[in-house]
Amino acid sequence: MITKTIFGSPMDTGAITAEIPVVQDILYYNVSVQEKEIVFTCPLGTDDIVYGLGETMGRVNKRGGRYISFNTDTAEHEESNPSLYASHNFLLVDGKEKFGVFFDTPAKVTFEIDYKNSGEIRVICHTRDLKLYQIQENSPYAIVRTLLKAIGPCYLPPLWAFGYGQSRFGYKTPKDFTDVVKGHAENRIPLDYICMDIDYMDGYRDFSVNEENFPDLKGFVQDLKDQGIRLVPIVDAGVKIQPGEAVYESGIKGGHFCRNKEGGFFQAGVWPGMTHFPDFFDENAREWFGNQYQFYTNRGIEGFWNDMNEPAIFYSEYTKGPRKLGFFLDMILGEKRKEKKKQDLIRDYQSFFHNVEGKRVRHYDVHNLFGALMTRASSEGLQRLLDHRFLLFSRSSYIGASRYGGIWTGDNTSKWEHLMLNVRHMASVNLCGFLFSGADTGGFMGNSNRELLLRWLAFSAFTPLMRNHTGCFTKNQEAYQFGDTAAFRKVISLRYRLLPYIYSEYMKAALTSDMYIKPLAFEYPGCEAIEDQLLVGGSIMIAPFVKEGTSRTVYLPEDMTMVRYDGEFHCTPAKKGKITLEAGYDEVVFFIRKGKLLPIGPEITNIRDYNVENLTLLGDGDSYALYTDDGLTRDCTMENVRYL
Ligand code: MIG
Repeated sequence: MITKTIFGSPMDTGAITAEIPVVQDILYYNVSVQEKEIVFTCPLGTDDIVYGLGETMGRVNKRGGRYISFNTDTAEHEESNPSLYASHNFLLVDGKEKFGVFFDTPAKVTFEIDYKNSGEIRVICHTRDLKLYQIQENSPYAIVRTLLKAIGPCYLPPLWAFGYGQSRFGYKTPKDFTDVVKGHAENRIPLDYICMDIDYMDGYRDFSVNEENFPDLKGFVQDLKDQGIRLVPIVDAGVKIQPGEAVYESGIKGGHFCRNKEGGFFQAGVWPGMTHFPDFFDENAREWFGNQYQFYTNRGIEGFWNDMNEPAIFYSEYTKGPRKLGFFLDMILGEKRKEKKKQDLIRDYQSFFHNVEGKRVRHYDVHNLFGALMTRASSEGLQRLLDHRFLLFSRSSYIGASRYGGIWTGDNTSKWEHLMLNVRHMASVNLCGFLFSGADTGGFMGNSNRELLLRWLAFSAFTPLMRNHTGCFTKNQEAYQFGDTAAFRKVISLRYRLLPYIYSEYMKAALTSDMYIKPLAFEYPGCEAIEDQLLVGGSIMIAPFVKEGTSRTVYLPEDMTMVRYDGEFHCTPAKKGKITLEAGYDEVVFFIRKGKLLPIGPEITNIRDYNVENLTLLGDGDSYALYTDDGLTRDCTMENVRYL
């Protein structure tokens, strides 16, 4: 059961689409309404588990931490970062009492969860306007399902979006892209798409292309498509201020940008230099922005990633930006930079305004919704522009954005701890509704290495978004750069052999408001302390290697089938209990749950060759509910399920 309680006069964040009964009683939490905030406290039993908060640092069990929902561009994040790129204000307590609460406000929220052994949850909503959703069911899994139902139908990507993607900040010319295609093809490593980072643009301008490098982008897109490869360009939040240029002029004419204190359009410096931020809170601006994607769809493009939408600001018309980017800023701003005050993001966020249904609203007060509304704008635009599904994932998000697109978890680092962070994130974001998600496989900051990338790929093989991405000054990270291409081919091939299952499980979950990845304890109570094993769909348990080495402990909560993939599948029964698992870097081991089946497809290197005609079934179950469709049209219903 889910109920809603309203404090003050909150704006509609669009997070929840279902009709929810309104109640006055707040169960479990004590409420204290103060001058500028509302504080919720809730005592915790010593053994209570607290799930939630989606994309945050820390463990899956959030106890012991302090987290702040305030969307922030946090490259090189580490344990001490209270905020990442997203705000997922949902907490679920699993103790004697089991309940979930979603604190629905676009304002900043601080969560202290048994912080410094306080023995309580303390949630400070830095606003007096808020919707509180309370959920009571008899298990954590049931609570999440009630939340996901209330959010509404999840985003449905096309089949090719589940293929392997390669990306790098720094690919610039057609040759950079065709080299990637060649590198994979020559080594028979599967590939389905390549992301275009900001260097494809003309002067880092959205909805533009560097004509010198790409005199015929449409032709180039088609050439690659003929080889089974799609190009997926990045789109940043800010629109460059460039008088005479069509996107800019139409934005100005329509009044589609955020305003500053004086009533003009707010100016923020990001990659293209000075930009205006589209006012994604304004329906007309959203429509205008969404329509701009026509620039790409006209050129045959069907996939996008939205970046910088916290929004990230390097400097503004009021502040001069951080010292770190000094050289870059000096170059763009020159003398003007000297006149300004030191960067203060809070001050910047307080300096611009949105039009929310005719009311002027300070950005700072609704900050956490900006990225989600950018995703909404582009998703709705693409719905109009294309007559089929598209790939879309965003850096910033808020609960509910999962109806419009997927997410990736931003600028992680090439280190083992961040592979583990990826594992934890997948559990936590799924329980906030973000099924289509993944991290920068191999790591964004710093240099990856063979062992780390192989293990990371072995984990990403199970996440819906499987994209290798790295930053601009790092060592090459493509799967063919580490000599040992056979090992990489093997691990990435596993993904393609699992695709009938991965696609089927994702679509069933998305269509029935279910989770795709779950913490182990959601099906096996008692396993709450195990965070380095996950359930993927209904049939699989994974125990990824998240540390260097070829041996790890795995706990089997019941008898299972152990599957070792070394280019072929080897199944052996494995008994309930603790086992020591040995696996070389070129092998992937996972488990099929008791009474379940896993359909396996043929070895392919591209979605073009995908077929479900001759599936092999592994495991000891009786039947499997296979979801299949054409992979592209919007004709997706549970009627597409058939039993194997
Ligand atoms: O300021 O477009 O998270 O994936 O490669 C950095 C360049 C901007 C941040 C994204 C990252 C992307 C990078 N972007």
